[in-house]
Amino acid sequence: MPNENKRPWYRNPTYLGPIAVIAAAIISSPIWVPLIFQEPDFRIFINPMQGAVEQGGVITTVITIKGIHGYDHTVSLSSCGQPSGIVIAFVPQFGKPSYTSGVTINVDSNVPVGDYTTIIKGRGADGKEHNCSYTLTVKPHPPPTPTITPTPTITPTSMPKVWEIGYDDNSYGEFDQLDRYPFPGPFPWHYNVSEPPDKFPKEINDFARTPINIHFSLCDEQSKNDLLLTLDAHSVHGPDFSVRIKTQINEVDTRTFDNVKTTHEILIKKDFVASGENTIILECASPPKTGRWLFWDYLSLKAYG
Ligand SMILES: [Ca+2]
Repeated sequence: MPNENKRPWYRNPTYLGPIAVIAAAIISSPIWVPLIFQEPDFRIFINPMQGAVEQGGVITTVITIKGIHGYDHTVSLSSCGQPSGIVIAFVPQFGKPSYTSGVTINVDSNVPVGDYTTIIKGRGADGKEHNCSYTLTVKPHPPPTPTITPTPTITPTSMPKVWEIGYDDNSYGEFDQLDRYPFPGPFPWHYNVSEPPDKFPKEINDFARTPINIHFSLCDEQSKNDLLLTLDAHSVHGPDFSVRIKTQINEVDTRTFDNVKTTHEILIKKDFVASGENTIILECASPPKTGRWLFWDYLSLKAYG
């Protein structure tokens, strides 16, 4: 194939353009810059860069001094910017790079609560300096633990559950919906706690749907302790609804529910229950036929001890 432009290849712009671009790229590449302009120096790092400690406490962090391009001067460490009650110690305080130094920060008990930034300075024997910063959060010292044991309070979540009827789900959908005929259905109601919740009536009211008898058994150990009955209403119709609570032994209490206070916890003394079979009876204590009713969310019985 004949050479159409009759010029040698090195004068052909088709070749010269790309060659010039490649040469420029090689010369200006960052790979070459440190080799051409390298200067011994060091870098300073701190990790972690921040921490939190109580007044009167101690916290630690680590400084790394890293030499670059053969830096061989001793670098010493110092700190500034912190209040007088914060004392910072470096071990070691100086060395030739690369090295690490443990930093211990002691906070006096009278240092005010707050955030403090400390500058850690590394100074080389040749005069080079580099800094890093550490942010310290000083938190209040916790008050001393009282030596007097407070009176135990009711902590239902830590108490073993004897039974639960329904679910704490803000719904009465799991219960017997009472939509059978003939009205008003099977009241007085008898429910055994071993039955599913759809055998328990969704409501108690001031007309026909009362009382509800809950049958359950207690072992010897459970009957020797007080019990905590939780009645949680989904909603109340009428201004309020009052429930009288009894056991087969005695009347326990009467509680009034409304749509603000929908949960009542009722203490049942151990004298009001027995080992073996027991019954809790829930009755309407509101005036009869005044258009009041209560839908349940869930009921539970827990044992102390
Ligand atoms: Ca429920």
